[in-house]
Amino acid sequence: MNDNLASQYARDGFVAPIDIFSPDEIAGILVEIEEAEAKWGDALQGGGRNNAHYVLPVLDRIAHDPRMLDAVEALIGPDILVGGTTLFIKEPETEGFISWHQDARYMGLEPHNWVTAWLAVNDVDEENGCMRMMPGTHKSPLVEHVDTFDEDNMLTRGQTVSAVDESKAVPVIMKAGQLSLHHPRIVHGSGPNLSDRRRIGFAIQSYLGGDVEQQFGKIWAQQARGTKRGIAPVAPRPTEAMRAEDIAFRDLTNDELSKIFYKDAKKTGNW
Ligand SMILES: O=C(O)CCC(=O)C(=O)O
Repeated sequence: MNDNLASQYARDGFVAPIDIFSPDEIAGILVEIEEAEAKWGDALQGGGRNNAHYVLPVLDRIAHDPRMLDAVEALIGPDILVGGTTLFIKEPETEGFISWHQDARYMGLEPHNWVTAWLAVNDVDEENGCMRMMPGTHKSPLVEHVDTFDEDNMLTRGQTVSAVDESKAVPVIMKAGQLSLHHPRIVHGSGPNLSDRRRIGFAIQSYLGGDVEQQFGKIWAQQARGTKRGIAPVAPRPTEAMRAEDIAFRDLTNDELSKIFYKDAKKTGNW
């Protein structure tokens, strides 16, 4: 299976769907996430969806689950760090979309021995705004992005690759509990949620190989496997939900991340 993952990833720049959590397990995860949202409201909205694995053990457990790490190891090797996460939630019948972009464009993480893992927490399809991938685009270098600051664009600066031939896009349709893995340079995006269902994705953005270094700004990372690390600052792991010190740490890392995302931008956006 691991050879297949690696060869598909090399060919297409993404692999999906990969079975990770059973229907019972992911149903339990969904309950935990929705209970946390109900209990802590604003603290898990907006910017609070970035790096929520620092404050919610359920998300920390997902990011460090051996089955997730086995799939990631097949692509980036045995030294694996968790560099950050995002809860990508699209509420029913909402306009939020994600424009065509390459993850590596603004992150400053080199070399590109890192991978974004996107776990479907509920079923995702074209109607509720699943991700769409442009296969093979990871083989080209980074391309120019235009900052649109579109208010419905869920990317920080609305960064967009123009001239994408959408007829070649592949929808990443997955059942709850399945995972996709995508390359830092693949062009991808997603449309709005036209359905009456939530669309909940938990992205580990990203898993970093032990040789990956940050070229500007500051990020923290947890060692998930192996010992080698190119990112020195060590991030703690939460032992209970929403402890004050964990929230303070998450907010600090999010402020620093925001500086990375907005480097050289003319203004800041809504996300
Ligand atoms: O959730 C989405 O639709 C897109 C997420 C994304 O761009 C990413 O995980 O790199």
